[in-house]
Amino acid sequence: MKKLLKSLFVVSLLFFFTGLYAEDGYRLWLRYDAVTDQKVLKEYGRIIKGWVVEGDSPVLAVAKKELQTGLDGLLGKSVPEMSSPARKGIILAGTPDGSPLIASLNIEDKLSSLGKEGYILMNTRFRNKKVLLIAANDDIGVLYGIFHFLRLIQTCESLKNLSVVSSPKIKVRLLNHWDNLDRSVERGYAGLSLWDWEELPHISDHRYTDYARANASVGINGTVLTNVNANALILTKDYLPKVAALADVFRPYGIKVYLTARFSAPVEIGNLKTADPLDPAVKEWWMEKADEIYSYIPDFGGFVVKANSEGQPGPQDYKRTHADGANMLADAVAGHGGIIMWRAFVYDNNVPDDRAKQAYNEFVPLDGKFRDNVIIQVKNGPIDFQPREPFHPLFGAMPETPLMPELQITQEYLGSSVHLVYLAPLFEECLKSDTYARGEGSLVAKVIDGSLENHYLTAITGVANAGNVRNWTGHPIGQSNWYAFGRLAWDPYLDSGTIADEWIKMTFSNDPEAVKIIGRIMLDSREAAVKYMTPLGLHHIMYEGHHYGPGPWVSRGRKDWTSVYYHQASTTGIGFDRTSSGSNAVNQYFPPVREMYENIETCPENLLLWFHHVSWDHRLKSGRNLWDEMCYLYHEGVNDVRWIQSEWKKTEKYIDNDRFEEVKTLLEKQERDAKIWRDGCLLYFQTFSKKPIPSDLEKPEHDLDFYINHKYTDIPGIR
Ligand code: BDP
Repeated sequence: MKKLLKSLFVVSLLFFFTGLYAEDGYRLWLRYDAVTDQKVLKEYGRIIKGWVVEGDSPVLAVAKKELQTGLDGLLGKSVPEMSSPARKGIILAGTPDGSPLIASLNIEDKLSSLGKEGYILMNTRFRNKKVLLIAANDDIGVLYGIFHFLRLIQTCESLKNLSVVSSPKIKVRLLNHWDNLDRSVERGYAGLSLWDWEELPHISDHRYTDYARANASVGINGTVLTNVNANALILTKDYLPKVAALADVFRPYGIKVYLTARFSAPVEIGNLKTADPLDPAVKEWWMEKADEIYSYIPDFGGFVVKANSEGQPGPQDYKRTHADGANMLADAVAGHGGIIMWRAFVYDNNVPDDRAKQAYNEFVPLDGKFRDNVIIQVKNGPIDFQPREPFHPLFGAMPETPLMPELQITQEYLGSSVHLVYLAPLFEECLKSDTYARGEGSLVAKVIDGSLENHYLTAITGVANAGNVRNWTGHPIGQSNWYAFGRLAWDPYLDSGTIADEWIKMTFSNDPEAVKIIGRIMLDSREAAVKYMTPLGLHHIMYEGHHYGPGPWVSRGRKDWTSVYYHQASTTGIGFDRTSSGSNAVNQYFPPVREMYENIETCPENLLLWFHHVSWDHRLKSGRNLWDEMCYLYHEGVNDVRWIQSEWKKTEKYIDNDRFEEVKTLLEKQERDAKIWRDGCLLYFQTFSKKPIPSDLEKPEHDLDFYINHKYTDIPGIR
């Protein structure tokens, strides 16, 4: 028996150390497996002998736990906690206020500009002994510093000349969960909602803590628990204790809870006859509601509001403005330090001449009319999270009002949890766009980090892709989009490549070859999707309802919900004319951006059909006419997926079998469905261009009817 137990133990150890145990993706990028490069491991062993985190608070308690788990795992041995740096090689973490040891180092100067959440990592000496210092003004900064420190080890960086000084460029960094109270998730492709409302406020799921750890590790400091298409019930006594229970779990990780507010709540759950924001009884109702919420959750963050959009109630129902609505709610939470994130994604009941113009038209006249604790939440582009859009013209156009970008991490228009699409290049494209609002260099990033117009309140949000499937996001690479969003929220000037490398090292392997292969795949993947879905600035041509597959033929129903409204294909050409001879949406941009888009010669080709109606014979830079170019790009997109497939095969020897196989299988589906996009779109557009698909390109497998009638039966979240 003893012998048996012993051999079982040896076998399990073997499994543990060789990494042969199932890698199911649950641990995200916080895997903390022992560093495999023996030289590097030895070096870390020499440098790190123990750790001291001085101070006592719930935040520091989780910080200590993280440091302990991280170090023990990564160094493959127990790294002792100590009471003081009595020998060299000790990690010393804390704040000058909570730690006499840190106070004695006189580093206040170094910390002075870092605010609550910033931190420094440096090598220094304590009583002449070398220490690795992690210091911040506040405990939350210590936690962030510890995550950063662990990331350095996870990515095999040197700890010798540490001189990291980091603080977030944006104050409020949020995930928006589009989660319903029945646990379904709007545009969610990774199982059910993480929030188990039936079981709450009882907490039995360690996922809540792991969710908070993952967020804190990238600096996300808030979460909006509920769908923008809001349900007023979340604001009732039945739910508030449940919300409070989640807030209690998240608090030590620096994460505040926010909710969506249904504008008609006073009528629906308050028995009032109206929700008119200027009605004294309505104001009073929200005041009391806010007081009640804060009695459960003293650090409640505030509300997100989708009003007068896609049928949601709002102030315009009472002939009031967005500002009237936002300010009324802002007054209700102001005394408690809450904020209102009022969405500019408006889509009203009248069909506009060009939907791309609507948000700008409604919001610019309201510039300067909002309370200080209101911020306007603007999607990255003027239509709706398309594979490629120009940046939203509101960025830079409301100098008196803080604006925050809303990015979509969940892949509503980019292949759900089936397609491998790394979204950081899409996010980066928007953040680094130059609005020219104050001349050259007025990047979207500068608008939203407050530096362009000196705004105090700054925020950013990402529509979450996490659900209750074991690996959180469905597609293993989908995790990178959550990670990348968090990193960009902390620093919107980071580049996608750096973020990808970090993530790959933490999630898969530090092997340089693996990092190179997976990195190339990730960086290529978004452009591949654009090419097989919507090349040349095409947009909103997806399948009606679920948005997964192509649907350029969609023409029924409300005009600005159809595809034909957006692509305007005819026998003479294709594309939406947004120049001064068309809808003049270009006029919403500052010069010289306006002129650049207006002129067909200077308009970037990847946005050509967004801004121009172009003849099928128009010559492009490649020398091809528009039709041929479209054919080649659609084919290139599919070929890129095939290239990704063959590259992915090369990773087999570097990564675990579970995730290798999972991605491989998903790529097969992606290739299948990329072809459906390509062939469905080309056959449909060919009915207008009347030109042949160039003979050196693959022929579509089926006729157009096949694609029009195609039903998807094996895509998560798609029925
Ligand atoms: C669209 C989604 C829809 C959302 C809406 C929004 O299709 O489900 O409710 O945006 O952001 O992208 O309000």
